[in-house]
Amino acid sequence: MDNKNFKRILITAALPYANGPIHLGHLAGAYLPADIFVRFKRLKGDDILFICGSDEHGVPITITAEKEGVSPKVIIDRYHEMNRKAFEDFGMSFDNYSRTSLPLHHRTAQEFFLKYYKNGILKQKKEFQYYDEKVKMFLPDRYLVGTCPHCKSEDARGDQCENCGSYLNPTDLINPKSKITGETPVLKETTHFYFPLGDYQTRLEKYIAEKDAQEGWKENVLNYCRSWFQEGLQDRAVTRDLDWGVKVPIEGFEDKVLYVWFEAVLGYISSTKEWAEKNGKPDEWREYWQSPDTKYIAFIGKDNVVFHCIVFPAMLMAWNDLSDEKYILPDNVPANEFLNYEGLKFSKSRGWGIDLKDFLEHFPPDPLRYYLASILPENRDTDFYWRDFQAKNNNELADIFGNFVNRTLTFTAKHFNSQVPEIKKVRNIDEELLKQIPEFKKNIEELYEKIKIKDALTETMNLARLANKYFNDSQPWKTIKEDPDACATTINLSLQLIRTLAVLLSPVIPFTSERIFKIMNIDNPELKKWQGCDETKLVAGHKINQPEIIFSKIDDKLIEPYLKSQEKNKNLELEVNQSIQSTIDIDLFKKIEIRVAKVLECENVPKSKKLLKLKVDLGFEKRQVIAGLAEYYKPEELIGKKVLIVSNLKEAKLMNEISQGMILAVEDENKNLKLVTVEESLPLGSLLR
Ligand code: B3M
Ligand code: ZN
Repeated sequence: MDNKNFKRILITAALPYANGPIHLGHLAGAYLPADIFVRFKRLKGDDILFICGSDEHGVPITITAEKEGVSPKVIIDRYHEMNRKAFEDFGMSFDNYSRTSLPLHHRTAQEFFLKYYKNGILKQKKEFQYYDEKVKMFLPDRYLVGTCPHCKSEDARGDQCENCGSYLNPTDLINPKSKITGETPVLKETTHFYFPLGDYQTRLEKYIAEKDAQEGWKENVLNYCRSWFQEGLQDRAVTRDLDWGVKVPIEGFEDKVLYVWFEAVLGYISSTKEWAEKNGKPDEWREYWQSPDTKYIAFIGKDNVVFHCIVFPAMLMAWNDLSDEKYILPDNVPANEFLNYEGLKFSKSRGWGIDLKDFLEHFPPDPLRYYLASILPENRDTDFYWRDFQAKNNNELADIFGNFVNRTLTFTAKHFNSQVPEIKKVRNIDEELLKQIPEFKKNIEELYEKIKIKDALTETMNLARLANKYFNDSQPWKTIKEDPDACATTINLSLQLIRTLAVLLSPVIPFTSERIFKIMNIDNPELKKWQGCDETKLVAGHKINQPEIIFSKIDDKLIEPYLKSQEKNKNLELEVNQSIQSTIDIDLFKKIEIRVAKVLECENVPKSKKLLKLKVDLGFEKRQVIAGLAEYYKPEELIGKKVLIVSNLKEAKLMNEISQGMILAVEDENKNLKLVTVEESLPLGSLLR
């Protein structure tokens, strides 16, 4: 991971759909890691351009518009502005936040399309698609509802049945209906353009292998790519019969638009063009996109991997084959997995999760940035828990870092007239500290360079812990009387360390770092840089401002309203879904491990009407299980019973309690749950066959 050959770095973060507010899951997936990395690189003095914007086309936008009975324009204007503002308040330091509805973007996308079209890259194919005669339009997959051929659920969409999870083609639906008018659609012939993705497979595989060798791609990203390659890349339709979007610039095709993914990825380029125009150097975008000494890193969430690692690079390769103005391809695509919310997927329709905008109305951005950075789903899905957020703020930001800053500053104000004292004496403890600081800085820097943000933050907090320990072990409150020179050194070095930590932490908590610089009376930009932040650059006599508490604790009262509303939602989750009747194959069934267990202990979960907490014995181990049985059984009725447990279920948290399995129960005719019990003679741990 050697950046020496690169003059500049282009960083993009996925363009969020302007059809809803940004939530915490989006932040942890792509935006926060991108911003932290960008801020780190800027501190190091690298030439960085950070590009984003709203994705304003596609069916997600038009469906939201129809639901509300307004035009797509109303929707994109609302959410573009809302998200732009929320990002800004969160400290996202984009150089440009554009929109794909801009004419500049439409021109850019059409230019790409025409280049392919004129050079015979695109294939035209005729096919039959559903058409709504009442509104005279072809219906994209998500505009069709009907009965699922697999599970018979009546509200399956043209692309997927959410009830049983099967992927569908529109023509698979039984009794399809138009979502717009409710009419039965007819099949009508239409022509679309296809991009021959398959033709690029060999080159794409080589490209990814090479970039991986240079940059070290993430294993999760490589795995997604491998599975696409294994299936074999297919031609992909790049046009749609819609009128919201970038028009197909060819005679006879004016009523079609470019497929949203085909043009959205080009939005990175048009956003860069807009940035260059705003700067009065309209050609400068080429420095970033068409210069081989620029490195390009694309931050995204895992659901966008195929478009950034396969579709977009193939599009750029196709362009480069035809033009002397050659684009660079992504050097790295560090996609994250998902962040869940209190144990479940974020879901707008079920009201599960919290929007960034709402969050920032109640809490400052830095504790959220800090907490999310500490749980980034870099390698696997992770969860946002309110209790965890509170604990990280109170026990780490406030008690470790905040406390160190506060005690050092108040001590300086009280005993050294708010000035950096002079070093006259250096003891072992001081020397040891001075040796360790550059080592920490070097480690942290290496981790950031590898985009291992979570680890970099852990290491930085370890330095804050060390700082606190140094202060404690040096006992300045004693030495102030017994050995004033030693005390002066302790305070000098502690003040130096505050500056070091303010710089090292500034990618993660930029607002707080800036506040610390103010309190420390540091405005020389040299002293806020990465370079030399491990050196003792504050001079003796430097005057410090009045100390302030930099992190306040988050009281239970502040988070309780969220925990309460979650409880309601979570109980809904527990309701049994009666309608799943799809068939599964024997292999899937064999994966489910059901075992005999005995209930050892049982009690109500505090504040929950539905949940019981059980301790069960599986013979080979004991486990805690949370079960939604409190309305049907008293705890004492269950103790001693032998039951069946799904024993290989992923561990889950319900109402802050770990649940390591599920108890089998059935619903009777009155919707009451009854335990499935087993014969007393069966040994614990026996497996259901
Ligand atoms: N708008 C999907 C999403 O918001 C899509 C990303 C486009 S990146 C060019 O997850
Ligand atoms: Zn289904």
